[in-house]
Amino acid sequence: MPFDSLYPRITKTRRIQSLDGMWDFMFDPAKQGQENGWHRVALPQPVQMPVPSSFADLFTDKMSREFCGDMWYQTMVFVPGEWRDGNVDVRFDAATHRAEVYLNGEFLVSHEGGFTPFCAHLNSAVKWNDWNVLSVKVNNELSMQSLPLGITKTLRNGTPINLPYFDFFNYSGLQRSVRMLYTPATRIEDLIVVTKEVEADRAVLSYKVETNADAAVDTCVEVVVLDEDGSEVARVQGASGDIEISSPRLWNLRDAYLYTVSARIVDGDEIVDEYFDTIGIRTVSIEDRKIKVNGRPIYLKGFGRHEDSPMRGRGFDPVTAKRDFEIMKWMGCNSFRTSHYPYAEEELYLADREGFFVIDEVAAVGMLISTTNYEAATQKAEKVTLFDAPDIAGPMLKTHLKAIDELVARDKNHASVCAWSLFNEPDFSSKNAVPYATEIFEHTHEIDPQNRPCSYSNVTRCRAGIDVCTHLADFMMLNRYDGWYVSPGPEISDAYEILIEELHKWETLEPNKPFVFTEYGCDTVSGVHKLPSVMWSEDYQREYFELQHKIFDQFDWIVGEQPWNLCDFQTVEGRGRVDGNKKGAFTRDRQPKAVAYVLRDRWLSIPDYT
Ligand code: GCB
Repeated sequence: MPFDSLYPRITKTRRIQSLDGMWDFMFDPAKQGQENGWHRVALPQPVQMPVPSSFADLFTDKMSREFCGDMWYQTMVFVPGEWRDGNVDVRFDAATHRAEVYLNGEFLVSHEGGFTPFCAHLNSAVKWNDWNVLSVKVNNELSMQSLPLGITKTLRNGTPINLPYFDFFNYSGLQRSVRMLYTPATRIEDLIVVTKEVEADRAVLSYKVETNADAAVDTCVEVVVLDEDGSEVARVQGASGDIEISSPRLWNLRDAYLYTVSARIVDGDEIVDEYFDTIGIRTVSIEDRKIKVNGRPIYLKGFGRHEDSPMRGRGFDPVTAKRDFEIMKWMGCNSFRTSHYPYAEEELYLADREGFFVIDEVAAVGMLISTTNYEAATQKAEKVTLFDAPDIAGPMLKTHLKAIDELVARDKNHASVCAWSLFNEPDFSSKNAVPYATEIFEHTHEIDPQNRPCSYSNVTRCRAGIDVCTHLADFMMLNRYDGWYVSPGPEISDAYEILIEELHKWETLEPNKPFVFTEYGCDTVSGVHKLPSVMWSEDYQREYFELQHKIFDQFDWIVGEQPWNLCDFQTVEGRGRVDGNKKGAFTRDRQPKAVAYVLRDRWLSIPDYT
């Protein structure tokens, strides 16, 4: 498991062969693929499917787009004979939501959770220096034990469909890269680096290198730190310990500096294995009702985002990722939340490089009983929540803890990852949520080597005084739609008062915590103008945002604003959604609506450090 979470690297001892490209693909609605031997022989009637991509938006018929169940991906893999002396793994950066992997008919591994990586170890089943059949059965059904949550429904004609408990399309498949990795027999399995102390002229990092060798290897591990010019700034021996860096350059918001930490297992002059990662020297803390980076209070400006783009769906696309960073920088952003699931690792490496503060979210979305989540979010709290049903909450907790383990294992070293979001909009109105949430918070603090601040986004239906778990959050994140779902249109002056009143309550309920607005916004169809404004027009979106900001500016313990959403994105069909969610400041093809200029003007005038 630790090895699975290491981002693949080519080094002096490691090799990577990309398996991205066209794979054979078939839906398996009857779930008979296995019986028919699809795990060992060629699929009978395959179509071509690009990897990485979601499958949904590539087809022209509705039932393929909506497909719910098992599907098979297959490709032929040539495994070089010269790799025989080491480990050969296939790494799936993500398979949504679960997968079983077979090589030449032999079962290798299964994985639950659609947004974190896992490896299939090939050695036991491989034909060396030959072609091998790699088959992957992916399943995309939602349930009360999947993260994110949902249910399935069977239509009268027997076809199952997914009903998400969340407001984004249930894109699935092999949505991120697949790579074959060669690593030596004795290898590094994990590298952990933490900023321990920072003083004016020195920093101390603590590090740990995990290997698959026995303890004796400890003496043979060395760690070298390089600056951005590639010059060596420190070198230490041993599998764990401290590294001192003199005159360190710190990683700061929008002013990133990255060191490369290279770990090696050596045997005399021979390098047995080498792995490296990039890290930033920085601290994150919560003090005096502020969030601080390197001891200095910050103001977060940015968005809740989605990995979502035309045709690819949630398939990782470096072009879209790059454009998203460019438009965020143009607007003066310094942060984002990975709503509502862990994003591709490449996104985090970009964020490290650009100096973005990332609130890294686990896919715990939908813990509020409803298939029209966005509407239900603002209604009165239910009498019975998911946390009141032990038969649901028990298994859900296990899935949730494992998803956090994998998230922290994968993202622990990223300088940009400054906080964890452990739930999006859970229904925390019942006291039965407290033991569940306590376990989630305590576990995350315990396993995160950097012990980052933890929070969750609070939903409107659990406004101040109703939510029973706020004591667990290190800072509060609020998702509010007053002026859209609550008191919209001509009632917007009420929305203003409702939100102000609520904030005054929070002021006394949580007097020591900083607050960040992690969602606020209104659906807006690009190009619709109306004077005076009406809902859905660009004019209304501008007025709504101006009003929100007037509210935020009255409270100095509001330390950040992340509107919903950077861009329009795809959702399930429904009465309240016009070809998806239209709350973007940008359209789905990443062009600005009028509000983008409002945000840009505001954010360019607010400094990153206050
Ligand atoms: C929310 C959810 C988000 C939705 C948004 C909306 O509260 O967290 O997933 O997309 O509202 O637009 O309704």
